[in-house]
Amino acid sequence: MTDGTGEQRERGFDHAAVEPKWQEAWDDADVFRIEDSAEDPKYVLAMFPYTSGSLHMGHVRNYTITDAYARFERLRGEAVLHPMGWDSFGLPAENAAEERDTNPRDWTMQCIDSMTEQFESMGFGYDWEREITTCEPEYYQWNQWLFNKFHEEGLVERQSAELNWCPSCETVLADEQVEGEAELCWRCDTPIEHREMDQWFITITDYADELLEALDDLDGWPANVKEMQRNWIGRQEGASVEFEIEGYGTAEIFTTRLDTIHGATFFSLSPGHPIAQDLAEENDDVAEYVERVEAADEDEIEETSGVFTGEYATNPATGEEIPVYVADYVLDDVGTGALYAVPAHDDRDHAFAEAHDIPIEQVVEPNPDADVSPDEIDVQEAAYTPDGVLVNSGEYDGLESEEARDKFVKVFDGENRTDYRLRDWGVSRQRYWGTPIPMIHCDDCGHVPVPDEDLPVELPEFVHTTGNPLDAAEDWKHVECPDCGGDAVRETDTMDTFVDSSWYFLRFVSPDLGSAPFDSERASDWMPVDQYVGGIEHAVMHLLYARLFTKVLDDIDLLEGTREPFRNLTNQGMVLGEDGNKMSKSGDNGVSPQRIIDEYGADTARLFIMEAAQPEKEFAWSPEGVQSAHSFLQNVYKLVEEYADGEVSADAEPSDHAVSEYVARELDATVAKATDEFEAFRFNHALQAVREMISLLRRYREYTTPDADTFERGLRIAVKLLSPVAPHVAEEAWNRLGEDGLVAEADWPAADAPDDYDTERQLVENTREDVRDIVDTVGIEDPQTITLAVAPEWKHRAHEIAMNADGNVVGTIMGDEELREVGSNAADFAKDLAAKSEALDEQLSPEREREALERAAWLLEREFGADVVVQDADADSNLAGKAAPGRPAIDIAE
Ligand code: ANZ
Ligand code: ZN
Repeated sequence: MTDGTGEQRERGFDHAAVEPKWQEAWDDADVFRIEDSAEDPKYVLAMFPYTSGSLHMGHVRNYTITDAYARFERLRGEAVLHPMGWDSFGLPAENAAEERDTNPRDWTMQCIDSMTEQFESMGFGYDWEREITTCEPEYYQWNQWLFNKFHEEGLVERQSAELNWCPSCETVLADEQVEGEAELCWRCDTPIEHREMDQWFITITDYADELLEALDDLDGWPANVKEMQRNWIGRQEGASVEFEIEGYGTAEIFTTRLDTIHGATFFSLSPGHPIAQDLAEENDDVAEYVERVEAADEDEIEETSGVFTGEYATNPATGEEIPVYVADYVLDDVGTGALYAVPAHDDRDHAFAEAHDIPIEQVVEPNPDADVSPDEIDVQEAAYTPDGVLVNSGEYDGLESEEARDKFVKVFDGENRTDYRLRDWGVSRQRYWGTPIPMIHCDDCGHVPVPDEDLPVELPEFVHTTGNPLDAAEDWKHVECPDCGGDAVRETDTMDTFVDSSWYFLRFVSPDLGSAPFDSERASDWMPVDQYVGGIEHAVMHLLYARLFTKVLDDIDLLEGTREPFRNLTNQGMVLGEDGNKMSKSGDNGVSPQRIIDEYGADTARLFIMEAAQPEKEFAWSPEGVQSAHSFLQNVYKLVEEYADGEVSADAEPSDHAVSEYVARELDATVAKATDEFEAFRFNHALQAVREMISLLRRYREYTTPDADTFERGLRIAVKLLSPVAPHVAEEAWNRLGEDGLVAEADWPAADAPDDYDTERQLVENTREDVRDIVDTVGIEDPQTITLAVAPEWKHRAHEIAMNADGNVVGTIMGDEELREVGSNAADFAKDLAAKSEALDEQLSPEREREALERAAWLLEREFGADVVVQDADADSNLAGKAAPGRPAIDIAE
């Protein structure tokens, strides 16, 4: 920006020039490259993006967090693996191809190009040599290879599943292709049908117990995510027992409350239960009901809907006959699809009983240590659902629920049974833009896996068709059966894209490997990911599938001893628009990252985002916040420039040693604080400390001729501490400070906070606060001298004793010989201490208090334009009475 005329040039940096320059410098220096030979690097990973073509603020936040953290770890001397790739299969690419008269591949590749550019302009430091793209055969062939491995292990099965079928297009539709309440085909508006068809499933239920139990050891995961996974797996320990329905055989029920069996007043079957289907053949009411609920959408059916079948079931506990209903609240695929209902102790059964006029009989009451008493309970009004003590249960009255359950399993010929909410993972998708499932259907041999040596099964050219393009690809589809050589056809379904993301973190370890999905030895060394960051929307499926894959890979020895993929997990909070609503791309509260980069630069966007809130918290976009981040960066840079240009008079012989000493200690304390906060993922706190330090340096410069070493050290520290978040400005400033190397490759400053520095800061803070109060309340216009008097030694001694005394504070203090000698003053002070003995904190010695106040005196001098005198409160001055440890006495003379 020099204009060559010798005129004072304008201060500040020009982000448009500075940012690309340093991005190139990082590239040239291979700063973010990690060698294969690295030993167990810090693995920092952001969930890779779907290739939509443009970054939104949510992305920018996600990627800024991992980038700042990766840079921080790198400065601390860690080898860091921070890779990036593209989750690039999926339906939107197919839709876009339809709309734009192109094909999914070209569209996706264009999106990747433009997103790569956006990533670079944000200054994100990735090892691009490890880039992976899931829609490339080099990647997806390993989806196929792993599918075969899972198949060999018995973890892939054919199961029937309900699919959306358009009778007019004669094709299966993805859920996203079914529109509205009326469930119309997106292409032709024909109402869709539900058809049962065979699909490929990964039997994740085989791992249900381990997936559940291992959550307990994931200490680095947020509690809410673990809870969501627990609920999703939904393990229930219960029992099954048989009930006889005359004329229809036995129906097995599943219950978690076998203790309530004596209170069963009716019996319910799901509409799909075989006995319900039999009943429908003979009973028009049942037939009508079953038909109605099968045709309807879930939310069209009242919760208490059901139909009496005219039949009765025999309760094995009581011999009683209870009416059998078919009811929609009983689900086909939970437990056995049949239950005995106890309205007194279950909410849904209660609602049903009220609606159908069925008796309600209590069989459990609160036990003596419950917080309600038995006579406060009226089960006619509402179900009492907790465990308790049995009543109205014949010889079993008085048993605890738990004991009763154990006993009844044997007495009523039941079996313990564990039920899960988790279902096997259906991975078949009737779409083009995904990994072809490597299976061949042969009339003679059945389903034959494509042999590994024939992988990849590459996608054929995309064609525009109403159905699945793979079905239309005749040349591709018809193959020889690998077993018998006869005519056979390929599977035309592709894999759920969640397969791609279930192991991509392993591919980064050896992205170009041609002989296996990943290098097992290196992966075992580099895994798990140390820090994973991504959206809460992936709390269940993606994370569960990634955990499953890791466990299976460990079991088949492709990994060694890595059973969990992600050690620490952070879910970043949402970015809200200025209006406080979720920021949307299409809505009118959206802010385009590109616009912010153009106007203010990437560093401003990064700093604003990181200062706005802790990563987990949501925050609202604020133009003022952006502005403030921008001017802060400009100001830091100007301060550096002024110093570099010799405009700050700094001296090897500083004018005021105490002041420099104060600043030096603050610098150390800031480094210590910022380091802790970066480690704890509280970037906003770290940045606040840097802002305070910059403001201190500015006051230091204004107040005195700064010590050159101290001042420059302060600038260097500021630049380094800012560099993970605002890396471009930091490089520019580093350069102005005369460094040849990159700050991205420098060392993190050493953090030696002085001992008890928090106490020292507190003392200074409180003292300044107190002086302000006095000046205000007394109304002192022009203070001349401020005298601070540190409490005498004996008060410190008394304080110490009071902190350690248990109980009688005054007695303990006055039991001390030295303090007794002080006399009535000590007794009075002991009473003061006793009054607040709970709130006493550790304090500095009188000498350290004095030193600390002397170092900080300049702050008061500057603030009030007065002289400051620090002294010991000697015994007979009237200040001695007022001073206390941590609270010097204050005298202000006008
Ligand atoms: C009798 C009983 C008595 C139950 C009682 C509960 C309380 P929760 O309640 O979530 O732990 N159930 C069994 N199969 C079902 C199905 N196919 N569809 C819907 N509900 C079904 O889940 C366990 C309970 O859900 C089971 O225990 C059963 O009702 C019901 F005082 O059996 B219970
Ligand atoms: Zn065959």
